[in-house]
Amino acid sequence: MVEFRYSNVEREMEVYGYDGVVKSHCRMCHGGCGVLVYTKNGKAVKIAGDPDCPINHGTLCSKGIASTQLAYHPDRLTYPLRRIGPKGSGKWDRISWDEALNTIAGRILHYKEQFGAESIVMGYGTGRENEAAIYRFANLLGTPNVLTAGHFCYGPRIATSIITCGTNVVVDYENHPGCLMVWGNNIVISNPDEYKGEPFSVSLDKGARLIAIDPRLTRIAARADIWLQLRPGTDAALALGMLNVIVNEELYDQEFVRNHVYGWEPFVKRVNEYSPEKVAKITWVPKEKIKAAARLFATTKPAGIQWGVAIEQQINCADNDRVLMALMGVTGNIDVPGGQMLFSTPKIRNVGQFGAHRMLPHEQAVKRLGAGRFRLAGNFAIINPKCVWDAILKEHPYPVKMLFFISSNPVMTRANANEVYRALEKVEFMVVSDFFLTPTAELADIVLPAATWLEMDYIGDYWKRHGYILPRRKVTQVGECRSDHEMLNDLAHRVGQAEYWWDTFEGGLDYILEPLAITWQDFKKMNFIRGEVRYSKYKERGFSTPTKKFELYSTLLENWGYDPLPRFREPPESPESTPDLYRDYPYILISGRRLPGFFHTENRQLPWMRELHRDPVVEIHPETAKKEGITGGDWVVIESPRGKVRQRAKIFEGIDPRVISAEHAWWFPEKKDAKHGWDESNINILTDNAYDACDPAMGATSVRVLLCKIYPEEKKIEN
Ligand SMILES: Nc1nc2c(c(=O)[nH]1)N[C@H]1C(S)=C(S)[C@@H](COP(=O)(O)OP(=O)(O)OC[C@H]3O[C@@H](n4cnc5c(=O)[nH]c(N)nc54)[C@H](O)[C@@H]3O)O[C@H]1N2
Ligand SMILES: Nc1nc2c(c(=O)[nH]1)N[C@H]1C(S)=C(S)[C@@H](COP(=O)(O)OP(=O)(O)OC[C@H]3O[C@@H](n4cnc5c(=O)[nH]c(N)nc54)[C@H](O)[C@@H]3O)O[C@H]1N2
Ligand code: SF4
Ligand SMILES: [Mo]
Repeated sequence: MVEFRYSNVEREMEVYGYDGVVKSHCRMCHGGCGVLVYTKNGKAVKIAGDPDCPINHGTLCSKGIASTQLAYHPDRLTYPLRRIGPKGSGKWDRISWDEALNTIAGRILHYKEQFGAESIVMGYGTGRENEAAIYRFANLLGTPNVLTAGHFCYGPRIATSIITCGTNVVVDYENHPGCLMVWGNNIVISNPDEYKGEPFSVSLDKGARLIAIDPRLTRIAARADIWLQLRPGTDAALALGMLNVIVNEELYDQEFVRNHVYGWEPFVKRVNEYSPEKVAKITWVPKEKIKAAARLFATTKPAGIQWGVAIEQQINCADNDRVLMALMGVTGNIDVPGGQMLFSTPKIRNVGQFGAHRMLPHEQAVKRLGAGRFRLAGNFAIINPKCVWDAILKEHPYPVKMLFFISSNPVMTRANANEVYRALEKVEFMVVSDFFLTPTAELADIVLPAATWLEMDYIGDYWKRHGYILPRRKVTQVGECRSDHEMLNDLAHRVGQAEYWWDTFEGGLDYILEPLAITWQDFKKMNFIRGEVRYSKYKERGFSTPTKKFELYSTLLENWGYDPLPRFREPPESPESTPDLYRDYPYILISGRRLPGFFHTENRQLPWMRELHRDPVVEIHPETAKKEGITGGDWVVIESPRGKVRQRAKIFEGIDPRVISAEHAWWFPEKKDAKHGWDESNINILTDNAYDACDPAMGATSVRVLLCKIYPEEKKIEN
């Protein structure tokens, strides 16, 4: 039975007059935190942390608390809409679910018949939770094209972990690492993927040594024993430089290297190309600091690397991930308590099995957009977004006729936003499922009202690899909103997939849990299920790679025609690679630091969250501000060869004078016309998506490292 150990529950209910409380599982970000949802008259009225939850131990972030403002927001979509004016006209009619789903099903069957299923691209966003149902639908339909953020977010960490050691590596905070190296990540704000800030902070309180690798002085960097303020985009060089020290000072784990790694000799040769002196020049980090960090990391056991998305949104994406894995491996921190764990998930039908990847016919799989160009991505069913925009705009290599976005806002979140907008304007038919009419939804033909996490039954953290699953229990119903999985379950019946789906999605939940011999109704009564925890599993059966070893030298990358060893490439736009451009655009722009309260484009409508952060903010060093005539608080123009946008300047000493840091995902839902100011402060108008600027294996777009200029807004008006 579900228990409430939290002694205040009864008192809270009595004092505040709540009439119920439901234990559930928040998903205002990538999810994870156990919550107690208090109700009054069938409405969720207050969210509190669940002290019994092993993920967050009762803590919550501001977004979780604000979930009630999302669920009952007056602008929420509560029934399906059909556009009646031209795209972007903002003219919509209410329609029924039957009409919406029948229209969508009719178009799907039409395009499949006329142009092949590959002409239909499904898309989902960073929520990641609906991926199992979306892949199931897409694979059974026969389209290999599912567009996600996977090319430059977490997909690369998963793909490179799998090719290097068979599964994803996750820091084992429960056993308190002795040293934490935080690399391009801000976990205390972002709580991403498998990780929450709370266990990380507890490990620090327990005395973990801390190394921060970040071009900005974050709260984590400020608390670190060593902060390496590197030039953006030079992570691979820095990590190879640290490995150079570890190898040459023999600080590596001799037993692990001797018995469990593949490719040590060529790896050492590669590492020797990156002396600390050379790396110091590339990265702007003094060589003594590189050595000190390498020594601290290699000699403090156990140690973990808390890695972030910043290392992936670069041309060196896959190599950055691989070289950090090499650091974990050669220091003997793989699959040890307090190190870098290869956790086992509970024995359920996993996302891959549920996603029915095996049902996609081979002749359709080979049509996956961009798979021939970005082969690491292609092998993990991930596509580069420009391949989709080209298929719409140039009909190359074949036409894409229909887009179906479920929880994504690509106009704001994908590189080269102007091109994205043009593609979405041109595509013949588009469906968007969302909570609000976003700038992307405004270009759709049909918009479906999605349910928030408070309005659904689901298996929380199903897709993660930290080894837990937790029940998310439906608390409330808002209008006609439906969860993505219920919606797809219904739509599937209308496109000939009935035999693979269920009467309601509860059947799908039972199907996922079936190998454990329990049903959703059983699971609903539990707190969580955890997979078996065992360490050093590789000692019995090797790693799940072609050589059964930890592959420093990747045999799969070699087969696919890539360098099997990690290396550093200069960013496509930088003072070094494009000196002429650098004269006109004299600053390195990084974009997308996470903000408390917002989740990418989300939550700008929620009063509690918008109060925390009213306007888009760009950080610049005081010297830069002086040079450019900028005062703190000014609206300034940031410009790249692709375009310009406006944000407000914040003077910040914790950034190098040659670097500026802008926020991403800004639109203005308070502007009620159909544009919602999507192009005013959207930093992705400045970012580039050219194929040769992307990571060659993963197709990651470089939204973290580009060149720009910055100047006060008045200057723009004078011009
Ligand atoms: N320049 C720059 N660009 C970036 C980044 C950066 O750092 N810099 N970061 C990138 C990264 S890492 C990522 S992951 C992407 C994210 O890109 P996206 O996933 O496209 O993120 P959002 O734009 O916030 O889109 C999520 C949308 O789904 C809706 N939504 C939320 N939950 C649900 C749900 O359960 N069902 C449905 N149907 N809708 C839902 C929200 O209202 C919102 O409109 O952005 C990327 N873009
Ligand atoms: N509140 C909130 N939480 C979120 C999100 C959100 O939008 N809001 N988004 C979610 C998503 S989808 C993701 S992917 C995660 C990402 O979460 P994190 O990985 O924590 O990502 P960021 O905060 O974008 O970037 C982390 C740090 O990288 C630094 N950085 C920038 N460029 C470089 C570089 O070239 N090298 C190095 N080493 N560091 C660099 C930045 O200064 C920043 O401090 O957060 C998730 N959580
Ligand atoms: S960290 Fe994520 S899961 Fe936890 S309360 Fe915040 S939004 Fe919810
Ligand atoms: Mo992400």
